[in-house]
Amino acid sequence: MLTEINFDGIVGPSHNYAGLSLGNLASARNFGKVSHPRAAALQGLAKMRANLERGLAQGFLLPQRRPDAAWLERLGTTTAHASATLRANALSASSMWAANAATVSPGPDTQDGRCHLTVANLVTMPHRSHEWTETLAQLRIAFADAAHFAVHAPIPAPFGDEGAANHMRLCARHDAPGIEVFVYGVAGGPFPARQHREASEAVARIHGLDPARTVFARQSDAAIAAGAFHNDVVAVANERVLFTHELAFADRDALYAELRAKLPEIEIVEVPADAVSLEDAIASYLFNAQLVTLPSGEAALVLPGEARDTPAVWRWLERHVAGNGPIRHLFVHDLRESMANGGGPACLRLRVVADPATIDPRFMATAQKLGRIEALVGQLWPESIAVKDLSDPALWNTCLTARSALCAVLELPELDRLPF
Ligand code: SUG
Repeated sequence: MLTEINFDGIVGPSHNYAGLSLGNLASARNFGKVSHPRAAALQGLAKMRANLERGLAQGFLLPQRRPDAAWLERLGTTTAHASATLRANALSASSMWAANAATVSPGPDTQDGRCHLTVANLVTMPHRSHEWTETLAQLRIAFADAAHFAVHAPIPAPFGDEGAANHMRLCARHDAPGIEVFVYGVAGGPFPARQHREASEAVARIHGLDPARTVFARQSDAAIAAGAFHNDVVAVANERVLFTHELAFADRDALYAELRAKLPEIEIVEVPADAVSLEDAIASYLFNAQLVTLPSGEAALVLPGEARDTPAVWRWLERHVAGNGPIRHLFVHDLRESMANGGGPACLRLRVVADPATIDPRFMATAQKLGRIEALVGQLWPESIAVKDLSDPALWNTCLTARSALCAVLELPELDRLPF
C-alpha cells in the first residue's frame, strides 16, 4: 500500500555553528556559538520516535562521512592543510536537513508509475555542494527496487536545485495523482536565490510529470529577503491542504487560481501578514512544521518549540484549532540545536510516498532500532563543539569513528566502504 514515509536525517557528530549559510538568518546569528551534537541528534531521534508512536511511517538517512577528505582532495588539499573556511565546509553536518536531499515524485504522478527521486545538487552553498555524492549512494541503496523507484543523479551546475524544500505536492489522498508545485527564486535580492526555475523544470521532465498537473511558482522576493532561503520556511502542503504565509509567493492570486483549477477540493489556509509578520513566521518556523495526516485521517502540525514561544504565532494556531480549520492537532518538539542553524521539523525530513515493503528495511525506523541509535549517540557523539575545535584532529577522528559505528549498528557496511 502506498503510504507517506518521512525519512529524517540523523544529525551527524560534527554538527556545529560555523555560519556558513548566507541568507539563513539563524545560521548567521548563531555563528561562533558552541553546538551540542549529542543533544542535537537525540532531539531529532525523539521527533522520529514520537512520529512513529503517532502511527506514521518513519525512515532515516545516515549522517555523511565528515570531514569529507575526498572532497578536499579534489580541491588539492587535506583536512590538516585546508584553510579554516574550507575545513569548516568539509566538516558541516548539513546533510541532516533531508528535505534538501532530493525531489520526490511518487508513482501516481509519473508517466511510468514509478516513484522518481532526483538528488539535489545544492550548488549554491559550498558546504552543501558535496552532499550529493553520498546522498545518491544512500538513495540508490534504499530505493534499489527498480520496479518501483528511479533514482536520478543531480541536475548539472549551474542550475541550483535544493530538492523537496522547494517542492509541494497537493492531492486528494497520498496515493492519488497529485499536483506538483515547484517554487523557484529569482536572483537580484540581498541573498542568493537557491532554487532555479531551470532546475525545477528539468526535474519535472526527468520525473515524467504531466505538464497539466505541474505548477511553477515564483517565491516572493520579500520572503527571500526576510530570510526564507527555502520555500518550506513560508509554506507547507499535505494532501489537499496548502498552509502558507500571505507573502510567500510573488503572485499569490494567480497561483491560488491555478491550484483551484487543477485541484478543486484544495483548502488554502493562508496566514495574513497582519496576524503573523514574515519576521515572526521565519523566526518561529511556523510553516516549517511537518503537516501530516494521522491514521485517524485528521491533519496535525509537528512544530518546533519556537512556534509556541512566539506569541502571535501561537495565538494564531490556537485560534485555528479551536475554530473549524483543517489542522486539528499541534505537537511541539524541542529541536533547538537544528533550529539554531535554520533547520526545523520539515527541514529534517524527506517525504516519500511508496509501499514500505519496497524499500530497503535497513533505512526504516522501529522503536528498537531508534533505541540502538540513541545508545550509540549517547556513547560516541561529542557533547559539544566550539568553532576552534574544528581544527583539532581528535575531533575529526571522533566524527569518522562515530559514523562508522553507526553504519555497523545499522548493518550498512557498504556505506562505510564506498568511495564517494
Ligand atoms: O541550507 N543550514 C541549512 C538549513 C537547511 C534547512 N532546510 C530547509 N529549509 N529545508 C541551509 O542553510 C547551516 C550551516 C552552518 O552555518 O554551519 C546550514 O547549512
